[in-house]
Amino acid sequence: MSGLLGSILVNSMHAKTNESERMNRETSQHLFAQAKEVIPGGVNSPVRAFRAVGGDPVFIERGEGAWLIDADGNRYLDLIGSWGPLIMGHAHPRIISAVQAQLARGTTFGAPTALEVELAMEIVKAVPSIEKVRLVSSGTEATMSAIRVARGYTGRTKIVKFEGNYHGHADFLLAKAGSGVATLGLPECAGVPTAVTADTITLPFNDIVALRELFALHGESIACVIVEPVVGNMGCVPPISGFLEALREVTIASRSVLIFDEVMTGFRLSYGGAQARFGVTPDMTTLGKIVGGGMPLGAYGGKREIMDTVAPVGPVYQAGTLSGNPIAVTAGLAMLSLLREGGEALYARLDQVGTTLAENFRESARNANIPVVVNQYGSMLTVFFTEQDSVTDYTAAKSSDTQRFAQWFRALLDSGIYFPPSQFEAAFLSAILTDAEVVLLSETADRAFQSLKE
Ligand code: HOZ
Repeated sequence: MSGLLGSILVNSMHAKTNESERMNRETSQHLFAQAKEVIPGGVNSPVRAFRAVGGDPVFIERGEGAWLIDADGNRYLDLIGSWGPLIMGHAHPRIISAVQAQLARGTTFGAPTALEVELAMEIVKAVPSIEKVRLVSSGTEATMSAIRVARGYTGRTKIVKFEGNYHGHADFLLAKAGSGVATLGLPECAGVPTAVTADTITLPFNDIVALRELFALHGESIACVIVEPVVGNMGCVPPISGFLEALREVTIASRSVLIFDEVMTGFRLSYGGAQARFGVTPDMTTLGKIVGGGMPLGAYGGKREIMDTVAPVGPVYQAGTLSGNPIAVTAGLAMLSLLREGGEALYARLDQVGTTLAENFRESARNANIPVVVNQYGSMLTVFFTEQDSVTDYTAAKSSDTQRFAQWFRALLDSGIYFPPSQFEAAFLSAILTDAEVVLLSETADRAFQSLKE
């Protein structure tokens, strides 16, 4: 083992979870049985049900920094971070006290507040493509609204998305979608009329040739292209060199709107998101997760002339009772101020932890003779259990041995590591992970790889 692994002793506070003692999860099991009676599948979002990895989901009682504590008192080092928002860990004292102070003033007004203006100004300052922004309540709302705006602005109907990318659960975006659709292996989503997806064109991610061919033939009828600039929803799959640039080039040439879905990558890959990091500026951007500081908040924004088609200025209607909710906006503002204070050092630390973990996972898998491809970009990471040389698209991601992933996942969970319960979701690292926790995680993952040999 190299780097951090060789030099740091594991903090005794965490040693308990590092033992392979069997965890008692009776309370979680009981809660899950009750939940299944009254909630479909016992969960409010499908991947949480652990269907792809077997066993019952863990019911969470509370979070403390990088740790989760379940209903039976078991502790887990959290590599999900609520699927992305918790880049500063659970229950950060600054976010909690800001929210508590705002709660005492009221939870919702359905009228404008100074807080919304402050958050909008901060987003405009941070994200290169955004000159005007509208706040909504989720990433799904952000993407469906952005596409409506792109269609209204261009007067065109066709949209392009990429296989294995996931942009929330709006009907017309569920074609060849990643995330839970991939996890459950659903060929299509029941309840979505064929007519609704008829104008959604899907292309393989990272296929520059297919992209150019499509735009050469149909560019003039395409309203927009929506893309996760670094995909998190088929596992972590970064763009190959030149892909984002090609997207920019063909959309400019055909006057189509380029939308970066930065719900996962916004404020994560850099303060200005993936677009600041790659130096490719789209026309519109969707945000969620981190921008809400752990509360339900999304946003979509872009060029002034595009955003001025939104009502009440323009004819594209979009509204929401809880849009710009003061509690969510307060949490978002507190989160962004923490990230600004952390500055370059915080993002460098996230990159360093991500790189270290990816290298350690590769080495452990090699030592155990288990073929894997570890994809990592900044603080997003996925271990694909595949014999492929690389994973750059959905076809390669789907070549993974999901049974083996499930075994590895369960070995980690039973040793106190909470990894995404699906081969087709990225792990999200937080900036508060200590060196000792990185060692603990690497050593536990090493044992999990070894256990797959038996
Ligand atoms: N679709 C989310 C991640 N890609 C998972 C949401 C959840 O289960 O909370």
